[in-house]
Amino acid sequence: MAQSKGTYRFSFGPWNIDEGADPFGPPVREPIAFSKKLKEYKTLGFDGVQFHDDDAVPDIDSKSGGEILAEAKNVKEMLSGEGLEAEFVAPRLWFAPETIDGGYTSNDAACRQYAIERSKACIDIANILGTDRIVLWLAREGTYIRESKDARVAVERIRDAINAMLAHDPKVRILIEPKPNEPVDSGVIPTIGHAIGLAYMCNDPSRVGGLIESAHSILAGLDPSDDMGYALAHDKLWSVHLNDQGGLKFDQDKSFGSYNLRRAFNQVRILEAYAYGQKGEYVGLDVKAMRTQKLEVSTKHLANSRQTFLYLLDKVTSLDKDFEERLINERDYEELDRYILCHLMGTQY
Ligand code: 3MF
Ligand code: MG
Repeated sequence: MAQSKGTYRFSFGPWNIDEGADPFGPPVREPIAFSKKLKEYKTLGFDGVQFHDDDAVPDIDSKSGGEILAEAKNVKEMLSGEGLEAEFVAPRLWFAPETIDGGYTSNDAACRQYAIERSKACIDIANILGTDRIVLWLAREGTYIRESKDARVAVERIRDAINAMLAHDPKVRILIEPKPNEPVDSGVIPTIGHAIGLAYMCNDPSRVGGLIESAHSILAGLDPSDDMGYALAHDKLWSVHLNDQGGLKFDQDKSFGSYNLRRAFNQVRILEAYAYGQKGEYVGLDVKAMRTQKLEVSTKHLANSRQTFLYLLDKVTSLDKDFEERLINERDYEELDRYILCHLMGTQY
């Protein structure tokens, strides 16, 4: 059954409003304070906030357990004050010196321990913010040269780290966000297939699932909607990061649908077909403003991406399903292709 537009809830992370720095140039926009960013959410049509642990508690490594919890409580109050919810918290295991060679897969035992302790602190923050979802983007869990890590041991170390997190809190759920490369050359968990295989290796597979980011699938040479279907078949599509990507280049985090509207349409189509969101899943965005945007208009990519999702939802629900089925039954995929294109372009079919 078609979901109404109002049933989808959207989220983004504070990093999606940024100062426009890139590897080749400095910031070009004034920073916006976290409290001011929070005020933007509802105006832009969003209900959920995606967090890194240190978005909630800046300079987390220099703070005591008590200080971390007190700051998290303060953030929870700020959220409640704005009528917002925390969607998830993700341990940022790619900034600190301890994570230069990765977190859970670092070749240094003390660094691996750091990563696990930080992940436990992240779970404690999530509990205070009122979410049971921890996202693991395994940024540096990989290699620059193949010989530097044992590929089997690396997987087992990530499994062990997830098991430690599952044991730390009996309610916590882990959402693995796969990405094939960047910042490392070769990630240990490059696709959703790897992520779900890893979930089944853990002590409680029912609490380990996935988050699919469109751009990450594309960087792996895969189709995001097919990846979503794969995760849905396992009941493990627990979040998405919708965005777009122009082929095999750096991770662009373009606005949803910006490069390939049909690919975006198919993502909305599969989410709608399987009532995504009905178990509380958010439609997350992970989009970046163009560096060329001026400060006053540097949140348009968020509102636009959400609007594109809703326009595409109209396209999904207004498809003539009987006609589509007839063409499928007749195996006339040329005609189906034409029908979909005409429907997307809004031209007379
Ligand atoms: C990198 C990402 C990350 C994750 C974020 C939450 C900074 O390509 O997509 O964004 O989404 O860390 O897990
Ligand atoms: Mg992401």
